[in-house]
Amino acid sequence: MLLCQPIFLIFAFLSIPTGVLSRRGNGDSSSDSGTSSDSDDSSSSGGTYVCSDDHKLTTTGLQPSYYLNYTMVAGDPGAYTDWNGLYFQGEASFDYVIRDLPINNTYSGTDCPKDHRSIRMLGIAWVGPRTPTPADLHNPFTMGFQAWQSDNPIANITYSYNSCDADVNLVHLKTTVDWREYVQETNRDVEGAIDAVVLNVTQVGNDSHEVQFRGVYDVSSLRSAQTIFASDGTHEDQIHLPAKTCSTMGDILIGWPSGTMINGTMTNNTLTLSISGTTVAGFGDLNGSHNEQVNVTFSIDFKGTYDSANSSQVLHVGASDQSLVSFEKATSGAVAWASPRSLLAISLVVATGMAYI
Ligand SMILES: *[C@@H]1O[C@H](CO)[C@@H](O)[C@H](O)[C@H]1NC(C)=O
Ligand SMILES: *[C@@H]1O[C@H](CO)[C@@H](O)[C@H](O)[C@H]1NC(C)=O
Ligand SMILES: *[C@@H]1O[C@H](CO)[C@@H](O)[C@H](O)[C@H]1NC(C)=O
Ligand SMILES: *[C@@H]1O[C@H](CO)[C@@H](O)[C@H](O)[C@H]1NC(C)=O
Ligand SMILES: *[C@@H]1O[C@H](CO)[C@@H](O)[C@H](O)[C@H]1NC(C)=O
Ligand SMILES: *[C@@H]1O[C@H](CO)[C@@H](O)[C@H](O)[C@H]1NC(C)=O
Ligand SMILES: *[C@@H]1O[C@H](CO)[C@@H](O)[C@H](O)[C@H]1NC(C)=O
Ligand SMILES: *[C@@H]1O[C@H](CO)[C@@H](O)[C@H](O)[C@H]1NC(C)=O
Ligand SMILES: *[C@@H]1O[C@H](CO)[C@@H](O)[C@H](O)[C@H]1NC(C)=O
Ligand SMILES: CC(=O)N[C@H]1CO[C@H](CO)[C@@H](O)[C@@H]1O
Repeated sequence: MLLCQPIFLIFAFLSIPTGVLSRRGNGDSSSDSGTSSDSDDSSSSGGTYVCSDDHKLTTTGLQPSYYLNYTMVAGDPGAYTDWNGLYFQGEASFDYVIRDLPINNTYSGTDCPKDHRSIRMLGIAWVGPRTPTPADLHNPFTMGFQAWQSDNPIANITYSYNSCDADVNLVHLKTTVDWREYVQETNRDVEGAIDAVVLNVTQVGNDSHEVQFRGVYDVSSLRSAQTIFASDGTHEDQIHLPAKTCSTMGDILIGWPSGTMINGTMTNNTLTLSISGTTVAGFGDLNGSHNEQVNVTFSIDFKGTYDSANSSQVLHVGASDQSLVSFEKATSGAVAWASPRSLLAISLVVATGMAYI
């Protein structure tokens, strides 16, 4: 179809935030929650590189990288396409309970809270229509979600994001993920995508303007040689708890355990999302991983509202045609994205495309 640009998967890896150069940033730029000093996270090399936090909210990691085949208009990254999707922003909470395992609870250093804890976060979700390729996917839409610890009001969501901390997202979900496998015989990478969560999307009761979705995260069908790659170039999509949770132990790496429940509801104006599960998690930090493991039961809840300022599409829920969810170009708000220059680029691309027909 139109605007099918050659893919540049590599672009995904070029969007590495400056902060990745110093993985944990430097102390004072850490979270806005004020209470954490993160002093044990500063670069151990004593190097002089200082990341300056520009508070720019990076959302490129919300989409599988093959979306670039459809959303990148050559020469004009801001141009409107039918696959741009839309954003929801709002508050989220990360509730968890950490339990020692029956064995392995005697290693020195595990000093984790034993009671129920909750982290307040801000988050942003992206929802976009399924692209024509890859053709073997089930979900009618793709959803991406990221949330980070913050005490800021939602109005300050952009400012609240620490662009220097490559681990800033405690939760990073894509319902469809890219995979890549290096094939020795042909000396090439083979690439594809799978629904990490196969979503069952149904109408809510008799309200035709709300849908619910539900699924279980499971990428176990991927062979071990196939690696899910992160489209934000910094780290794999994952859930983790901050390094300060258990003193000196580093991040608690929850990852994406198979069996994690994902469900929620969606209207043209609101998105609710719940992610819950339990797993045996390890620790990881700059010094590598530790032997200790803990049992973590977690529940993440997000409630977002349509972000018209940054969305070039609107969602139609319960549209008259067969599909429960459809996407249309927004008639207000982020239409400003399509500057006259963009419109010119679109018409050039369309014209070029037509020349090939
Ligand atoms: C993206 O485009 C490239 C080049 O046209 C193609 O080789 C690749 O299969 C496409 N990938 C997807 C997922 O559509
Ligand atoms: C947003 O954050 C900045 C820096 O912390 C602060 O100066 C400003 O007052 C905040 N705005 C709101 C609406 O809280
Ligand atoms: C999908 O969800 C509906 C409503 O909750 C339920 O009745 C149906 O059994 C589900 N289908 C599958 C395949 O899970
Ligand atoms: C949905 O059905 C219930 C009873 O089954 C009714 O009370 C309610 O008014 C209906 N809502 C709509 C939007 O039709
Ligand atoms: C997800 O499912 C759980 C259990 O059925 C329910 O309590 C929760 O409200 C659902 N969350 C959303 C956002 O629909
Ligand atoms: C959502 O749909 C309602 C009608 O059902 C409409 O009034 C409202 O403007 C729509 N909101 C957005 C953000 O499109
Ligand atoms: C990493 O190792 C260094 C040197 O052994 C130590 O000083 C530092 O506290 C360790 N950092 C963490 C997070 O364990
Ligand atoms: C306990 O730790 C050892 C050493 O890392 C590991 O081999 C073993 O699987 C762990 N046991 C449990 C129950 O996690
Ligand atoms: C982890 O904790 C949950 C809830 O307390 C429990 O049901 C589960 O059996 C525990 N798993 C392990 C491996 O200890
Ligand atoms: C993620 C993103 O693009 N956020 C932008 C949303 O719109 C506001 C207002 O134009 C910008 O300041 C944000 O950077």
